[in-house]
Amino acid sequence: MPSLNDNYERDGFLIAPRLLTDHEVDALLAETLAISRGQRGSLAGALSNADDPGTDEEVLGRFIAIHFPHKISPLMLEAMRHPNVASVLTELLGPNVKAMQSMLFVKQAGKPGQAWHQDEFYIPTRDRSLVGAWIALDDATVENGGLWIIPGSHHAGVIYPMRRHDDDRFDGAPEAYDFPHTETDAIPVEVKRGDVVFFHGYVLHRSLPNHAPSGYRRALVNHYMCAESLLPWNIGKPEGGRTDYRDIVMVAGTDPYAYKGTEEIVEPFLRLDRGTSRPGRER
Ligand SMILES: O=C(O)CCC(=O)C(=O)O
Repeated sequence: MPSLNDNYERDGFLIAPRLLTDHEVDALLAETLAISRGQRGSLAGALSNADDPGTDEEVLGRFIAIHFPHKISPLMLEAMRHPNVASVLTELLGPNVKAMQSMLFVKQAGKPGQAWHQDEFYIPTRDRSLVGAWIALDDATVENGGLWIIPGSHHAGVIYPMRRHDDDRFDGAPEAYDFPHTETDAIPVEVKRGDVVFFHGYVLHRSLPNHAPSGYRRALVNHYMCAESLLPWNIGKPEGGRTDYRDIVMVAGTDPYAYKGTEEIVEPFLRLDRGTSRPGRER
């Protein structure tokens, strides 16, 4: 029988069903609203630190994602360390795993998707070990803007060029181009809430707009890598020069660089339909 690892190696992604219970997903959805209202602390780009007085729909419709929610929400931090997620990660990456990023996508009906990209373009691990764990908080379908992946596109080990686009199906983040695959190679990844899609940092993926008549397509995406690798990540700032990003969370095993300590580098911020609320902190 093929192991998790075999499928992940072959396709560049795998779907792990029901890793979170309904109760856990409900708690994360309630927390999403609380964070969005400013009830967990300051959120760059939000109305203010005070409780946002809008309706739930108005508040959740003001943005398409919250970056780094784990920095202000103990529940989001707990989700980043979820034991079921950590157990798949240790099968894929080995015993020592660290996380460096969380993104909470809140796609209200009508919101745009994200154009083709590879996450390693943004988060450069030295050992190509980046994994995204995309936790579905709603059933994700083709209609409501679920993920599309080009299976096997990670094999070349190449980072494709990126450019700006004016395709209004997608938000303002750039698109990958010049890759040796066509749209027909892509497959939709339809999952149920509580399922987790694990995808390789080099795999090409995108999402399309939420075309459902109403409702949301929400997902919490956490990014992980082998703790043995340094992380020269400057969060979108080319002049950064950082050799090892230490605003990390250990999720399994031990940290070989624990002697360096950790740092508080990022603060949470909102991603708007056509840009971020923090220029220069694109991802
Ligand atoms: O959930 C989405 O719409 C996009 C997610 C994505 O592209 C990512 O996590 O890299």
